[in-house]
Amino acid sequence: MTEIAAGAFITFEGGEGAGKSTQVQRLAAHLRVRTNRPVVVTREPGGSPKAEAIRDALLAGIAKPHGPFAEALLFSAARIDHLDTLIRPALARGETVLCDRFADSTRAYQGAAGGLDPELVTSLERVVVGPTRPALTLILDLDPVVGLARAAGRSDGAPDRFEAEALDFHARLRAAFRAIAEAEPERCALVDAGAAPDAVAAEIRAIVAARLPTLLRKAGDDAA
Ligand code: Z5A
Repeated sequence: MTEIAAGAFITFEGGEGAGKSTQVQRLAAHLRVRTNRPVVVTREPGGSPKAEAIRDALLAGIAKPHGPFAEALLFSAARIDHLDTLIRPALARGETVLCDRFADSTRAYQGAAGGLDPELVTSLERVVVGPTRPALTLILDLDPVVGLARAAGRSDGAPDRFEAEALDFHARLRAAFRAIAEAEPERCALVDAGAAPDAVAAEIRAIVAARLPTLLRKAGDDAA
């Protein structure tokens, strides 16, 4: 019997300039060739027209004066639309979805680094994400001094609302992402993002092959 393996929901997390966008594209290209099936690349905040509009407001710092809870609610509003209109329909079609940031960013930015009560963050995540949890989360771990320098080197304008935070905020972020990886080792894998892009991509491919072997089965291959 021939069976086409289902796709998977994979998220990329980490601090500024860790290389998430670069590695999302690299993994997508690899999976498209290896599996011959559609791979959706998306990001948060954003990924759908309504969520992209909320992204513009958030990165301009519109919610900052109202505190981390207001920001978390706006990230959540964007996430609800993104899940409803793009992520869940793609997964239902058996496609793989690679998302540049997801709910762990709310835990790290608004929760651990921003000071929002972790119980509130957990409750919000339960309501917003529901059963659509990532099968795998790749946490790109990098010294924030290096990440901010990378982001500044690429930037064509003023730092956005989060890039403009002080270094100790970014150090708290790094610690928060590392703590998430440690607390949920079945879902998360910590990746050394200080290596060269090719080496990071190779490590990510190896993690995907080890953690999600059925994902790499080509459409039309005989089921094992
Ligand atoms: N946020 C939040 O607070 N709460 C939430 O719930 C969510 C998000 C979902 C979105 O910004 C902001 O929203 C984000 C958190 C917050 N904070 N900020 N700012 P964004 O989407 O505009 O930015 P970002 O997610 O932080 O990504 P980034 O700064 O664009 O970086 P990246 O995607 O991780 O890296 P990159 O674009 O792939 O690479 C950056 C540069 O480094 C570029 O020039 C590359 O060519 C270079 N690069 C990449 N990899 C390497 C390696 N391995 N070596 C050397 N150079 C490299």
